[in-house]
Amino acid sequence: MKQLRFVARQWFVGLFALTAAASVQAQYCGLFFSEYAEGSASNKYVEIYNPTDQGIALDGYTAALYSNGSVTLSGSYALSGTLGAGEVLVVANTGADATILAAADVLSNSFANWNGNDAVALLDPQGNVVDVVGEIGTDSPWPVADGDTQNNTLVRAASVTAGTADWSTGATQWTVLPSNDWSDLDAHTFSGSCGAASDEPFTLRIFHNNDGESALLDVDHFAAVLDA
Ligand SMILES: [Ca+2]
Ligand SMILES: [Ca+2]
Ligand SMILES: [Ca+2]
Repeated sequence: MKQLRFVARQWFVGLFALTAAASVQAQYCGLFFSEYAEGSASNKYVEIYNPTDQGIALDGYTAALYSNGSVTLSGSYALSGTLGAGEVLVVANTGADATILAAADVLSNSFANWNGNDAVALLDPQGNVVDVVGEIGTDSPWPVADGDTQNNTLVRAASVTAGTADWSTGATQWTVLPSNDWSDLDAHTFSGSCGAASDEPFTLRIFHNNDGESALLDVDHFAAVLDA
């Protein structure tokens, strides 16, 4: 038991060292919308960008549309495959301009069917909002910089390293290009510093089942439990 206790103690020392290291690294990096186009006719697309230095599996992620203030899905597309490091995935409407179609990786008229007052979201495999353009549950073109989400193309700031479910933050992160301006299509200028996808935040929970409850145990407590 003493050997086990020693191993546990060393494991915890290593874990705390890892936690301390993580706290001084660059901020969280993850998938986000790098561009959103709400042009004329069916000229609708988004880019999804991977800012990390490793591929990210898209299986389970959903490109989601919440139209006209709806709080439930109006349209969606189930993403799949792997998005390479520093690459963008372009999701467009089938009726978009040939320039957009030439750059598109995925076509979905269920999803790419907004006209400025519809929230466009990226959901993770657990259904959490990873990123959003607009505010789910409200019906309005949303102001962004010197424009809004209607009849414009929005390009994400180069410094953004991850999406946000909070539109009050997200709304401040875009540059507005005119309607049908696709000059930044299929590429993203990124100035952040991201490591691997494993930099994502994590929660440590040690389960202590003696009393049916969970608790975060410190080194000495954990050793004591092992000895018990
Ligand atoms: Ca609409
Ligand atoms: Ca439009
Ligand atoms: Ca772009």
